[in-house]
Amino acid sequence: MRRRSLGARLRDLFGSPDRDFYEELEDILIEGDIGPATAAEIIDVTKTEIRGREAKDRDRFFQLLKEQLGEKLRLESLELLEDTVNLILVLGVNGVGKTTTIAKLAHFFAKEQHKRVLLAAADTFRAAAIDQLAVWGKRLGVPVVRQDPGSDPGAVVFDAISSAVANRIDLIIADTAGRMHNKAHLIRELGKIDRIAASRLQAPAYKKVLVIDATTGQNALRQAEVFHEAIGVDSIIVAKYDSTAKGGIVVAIARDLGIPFSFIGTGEKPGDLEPFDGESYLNRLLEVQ
Ligand SMILES: Nc1nc2c(ncn2[C@@H]2O[C@H](COP(=O)(O)OP(=O)(O)OP(=O)(O)O)[C@@H](O)[C@H]2O)c(=O)[nH]1
Ligand SMILES: [Mg+2]
Repeated sequence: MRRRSLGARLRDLFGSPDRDFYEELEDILIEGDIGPATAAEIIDVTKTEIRGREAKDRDRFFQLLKEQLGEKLRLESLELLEDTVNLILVLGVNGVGKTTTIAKLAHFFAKEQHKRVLLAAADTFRAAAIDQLAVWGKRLGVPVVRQDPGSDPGAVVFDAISSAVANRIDLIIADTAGRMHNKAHLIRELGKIDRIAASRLQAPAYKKVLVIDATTGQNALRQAEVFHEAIGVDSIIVAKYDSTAKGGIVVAIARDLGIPFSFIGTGEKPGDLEPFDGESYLNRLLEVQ
C-alpha cells in the first residue's frame, strides 16, 4: 500500500492547530527518511521563521523546506568522454533494479544521445541474470558481451573493454552481482573488476554507479555506505521512484556521503528514466507545484 507522503502529512499538520507542532514535525521528517541532522536543522529554521499556522505560514514553510532540502542535494549528469571507451559499472544489492536500469541507460545513451553502446554481463552469479541482460540487448538492438555462469566477472569486463576498443564503442554498461556472501567478499569481487577497469580506461571515462531502490528507505543509506567504502561510488540512480512515497533518503545520502545523483527510475520500461532534477524531485517529494 502506498504510504501517505511526506508532503501530505506536513500539509495536515498545518490544518490541525491543536497538535504539538514541533513534535509532530520531527516525527514526520524522521519518518520521511531525510535524516536526523537535516530534520533538526529544519526544525530550528521553522522555529525562527514561522510564526503561525495559516495558509501564508504554510506556504512560507514549504518554501523554506524546499530551500533547506535543496541545499543538501548533490546532482550530476553522467557525461561521456568523446573519442574513447566509457564504462558505467552498475552496482547495487540484489533486486534493487540494476538490470532494468541498465536497459534504461542503454536506451537513453543509444537512442537519445546516439552513442554506440555495449552491455557486459558481469553478473555471472546466476545464468538467469546473463539471459535477462541478453534479452534486453536483443530488444534494444545493443550487443552483449557474456561468458558462462560462474565465470570471473573481471574477465567479462576485460573482454568487454577489448571488444569496445576494437569496435569503436562509446559506452560499456556492466551489470554486477547483487548477491554477496558478506562485505569482505563484496570488496574482493568488486575490487578485481575495479582494478581491471581502472588500469585500462581513462579515469573520468570510468564511473561506478550505484542503484538504490527508493522503496527501501533507510536501507538504501546503509547500502550506499557499504558500496562507497568498498569501491567508491561516483553517482547514484534511484530506481522505483514511481512505486513509493519514500524519497527522503536521497537527501540523507547526499548530506551524509556527498554522493551525487544522476538519474531517477520511474517504471519498468526502457524509457522510464529521467535525469535527476533537484526541483522536480523536491516538488514530487513534497507534492508542491
Ligand atoms: N515500478 C518499477 N519497477 C522497477 C523499476 N526498476 C526495476 N523495477 C522492477 O524491479 C524488479 C527487479 O529489477 P531487476 O532489474 O531485475 O533488479 P536487479 O537489481 O538486477 O536484481 P538481481 O539481478 O536479482 O540482483 C523487476 O521486477 C523490475 O521490473 C522502476 O523504476 N519502477
Ligand atoms: Mg540483475
